[in-house]
Amino acid sequence: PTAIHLADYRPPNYLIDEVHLSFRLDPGATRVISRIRFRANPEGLDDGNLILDGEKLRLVEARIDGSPLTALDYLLTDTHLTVPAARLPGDSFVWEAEVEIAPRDNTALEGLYMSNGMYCTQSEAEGFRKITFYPDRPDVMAPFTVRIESELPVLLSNGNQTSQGPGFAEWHDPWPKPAYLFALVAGDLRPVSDRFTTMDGKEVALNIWVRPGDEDRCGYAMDALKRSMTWEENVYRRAYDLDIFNIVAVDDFNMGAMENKGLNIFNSKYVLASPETATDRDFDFIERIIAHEYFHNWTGNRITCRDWFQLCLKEGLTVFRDQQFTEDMRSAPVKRIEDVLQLRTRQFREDAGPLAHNVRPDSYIEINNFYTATVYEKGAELIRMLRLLVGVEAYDQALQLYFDRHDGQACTIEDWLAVFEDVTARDLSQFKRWYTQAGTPHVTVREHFEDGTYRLTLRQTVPPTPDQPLKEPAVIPVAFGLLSPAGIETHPTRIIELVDPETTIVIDGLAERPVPSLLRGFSAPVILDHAPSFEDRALLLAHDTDPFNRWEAGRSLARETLLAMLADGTAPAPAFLDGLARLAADETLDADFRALALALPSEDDIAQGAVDAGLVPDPTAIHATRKTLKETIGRHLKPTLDALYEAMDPGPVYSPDAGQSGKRALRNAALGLTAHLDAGERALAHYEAADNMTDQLAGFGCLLDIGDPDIATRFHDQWRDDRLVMDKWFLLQIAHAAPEKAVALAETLTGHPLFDWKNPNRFRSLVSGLTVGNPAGFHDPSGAGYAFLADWLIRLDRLNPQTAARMSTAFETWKRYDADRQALIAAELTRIAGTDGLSPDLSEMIARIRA
Ligand code: B3K
Ligand code: ZN
Repeated sequence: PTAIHLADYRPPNYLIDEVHLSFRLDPGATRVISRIRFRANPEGLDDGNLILDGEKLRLVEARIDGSPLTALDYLLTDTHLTVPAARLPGDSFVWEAEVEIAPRDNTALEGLYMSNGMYCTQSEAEGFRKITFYPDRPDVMAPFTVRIESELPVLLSNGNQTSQGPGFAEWHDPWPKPAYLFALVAGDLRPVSDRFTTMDGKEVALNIWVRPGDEDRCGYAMDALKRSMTWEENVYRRAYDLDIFNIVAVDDFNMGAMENKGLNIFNSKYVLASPETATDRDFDFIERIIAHEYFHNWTGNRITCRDWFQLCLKEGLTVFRDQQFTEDMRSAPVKRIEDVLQLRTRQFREDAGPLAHNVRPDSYIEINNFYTATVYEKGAELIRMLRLLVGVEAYDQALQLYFDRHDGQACTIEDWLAVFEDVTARDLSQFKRWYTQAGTPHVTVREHFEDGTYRLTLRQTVPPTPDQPLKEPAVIPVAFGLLSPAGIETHPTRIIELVDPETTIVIDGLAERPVPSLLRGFSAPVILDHAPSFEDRALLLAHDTDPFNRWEAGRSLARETLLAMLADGTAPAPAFLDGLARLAADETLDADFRALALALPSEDDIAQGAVDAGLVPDPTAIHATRKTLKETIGRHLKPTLDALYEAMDPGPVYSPDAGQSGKRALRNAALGLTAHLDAGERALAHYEAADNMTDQLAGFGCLLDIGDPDIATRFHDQWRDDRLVMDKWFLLQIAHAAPEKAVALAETLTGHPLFDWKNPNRFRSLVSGLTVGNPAGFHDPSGAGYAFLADWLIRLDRLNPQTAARMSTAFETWKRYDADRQALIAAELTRIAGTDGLSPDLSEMIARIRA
């Protein structure tokens, strides 16, 4: 496979006026009949050839303007069908084809496939070419008419339903769309239905389609959908544009969900929820993913991407919008902290390793490998920065201009930035470097105070990344304020824009040396190289007016404490423990905020912290040290934590809202820090009394940590028939296993009758239970964890390259570790790379990781 480059983009030779598709569904031999009206694109290449993508299709027959084609009329390869211009009747013509495909044999879960007897599609990014011959690229948009023939009771596609009868249904989607938004579903499904009236008075039927028996788990998703629709109208003034909006839950799905026009398809784990089976976190995810896919209707569907390099145009923007939505629905500061935690855990890690790439990549082999934290989460941060730089009003105007100007088009990042330039008359060419330079910028801080004058010097640098040794300065908005040594805010938040390599600001007339609060609200996705004194951070922790920076101060104290413990066994400073105790007990703070403040950095964060401090991380030592600190906190804070455990009982009627889930989070944090002190007695009582999955899992985790011999079996026997809950059972057991036992346990569990490795959720639960959930187990010095992952990647790759490729990122940090571990990982990477018949997906990932 060869790399595709942004610089090589060429407009399509032909555009499409309309598409008619007809499906005769059959598990082993589905017929797809297409009728497509093509028209020459004045901007296309001179050669005028008709180039259609097509993979794994058996061509039955093809016609142009009604005349059958013979094999002499076209060129057919494994990936394309080309009709030379000379064989085409002119500038516009009708292409018809009948092809046969076998959804039953499609284990890659891309194209048309089957899951539990139901037919389902995944077209993004390039799955439509496995359904029929087509110019499968996002800059070809067309209205679709679809007929589905099958005896199954529910037959769905995009748009509005136009007719239905025994054994068939017809759908018409009037909004021109690229093929990646095509969807079809057929199965024995049950609807949960509701209605919504849009701001322009349109009545919309809402349906969530699930397997029989799951109807009572759709309430939260439906509520989240209606709130998303209302929010989108209120905040972005965008209404829904079809008579019907369908959501389908499917068990076998490679990712979270998919925004197909009018027919969103979801991994069932992001739709189905009841208090007994789903955690507060699950409810939160459902709300945000329902919103995300719905918001794509405007940012993604009505306005789409010209090519896949522009993926962040729809993903970064839609993530930013779903973040705004959650900030409005729940606590904004808590949401911001959670998003930054995610960004640092996933995106900074990516940006610091061999897989670093631009938010808008320059080249790819398999585009599915670029649905990354960088494109999504860093992409969202760029929009957050833009909004901060131009201001809320200009942002709103720019968005309205974007919708007006580009509705129905396939756009680029240049188009996106142009609306901001046009609204603000501001030159964004330097800002654009955020899209074209990989790597996380560092901002180094120097302070100087003399005679009442405070000088703050900020210096920006971006480390080299693969293929990008040198970087130019970007525009970095740094929100900052000043506090007096007594903790009073003397200078409220203002924004400094760093545009040069070094910027100094001078503030005079100060009575005392100020304490700066920098990068408030995490105003830019950068690493702040700043080592304030312990006292300054303790002051920010106690008094900063910016909640993000309060949390950040506590976080950095915890990180430093852990690194000092690791380096030479230094005990945690009593002042740190006391600060934590005060914060935990501070009733002026929300419970969810306090729960976050009590959470220690993850083992992977500590490993990255060690690297940043110039050390080689030892996962085994990190695990042990983190455990020691947890126990120390538990002992030191016991009275506070016990009091919280009693006080934070959210009451008898479960609700997943932010208030209640915050209380549960704080209560479960208190439980988690103290569980070892009474040999698990309270954890067991908690587990047994739990009437919801959040509490049950909190108890389960503690009991696994303590080594309760029966708890895994008890949980299994209670939930063996519930597939989503059993995913948690696989994951948690491995994540909470003692590191030296984790690989063996993972291996044993792969032999469990419920380990269906072809189901992506189940596979991910088990494997990432080890690779993400138990880093010390995964990095066991024997190398057994590496071999385990490599074995399973090789095995899964034959069936499902996308999921295999994604899971290979567990190796992306390998250069952090000691020479022995590096050698063990290198050997596994070599073994994978040398496997016969490796998919382009996995081979691209392994090649980049090894480079
Ligand atoms: N757009 C889809 C992701 C498609 C991934 C293809 N490998 C979901 C989303 O971001 O909303
Ligand atoms: Zn998306």
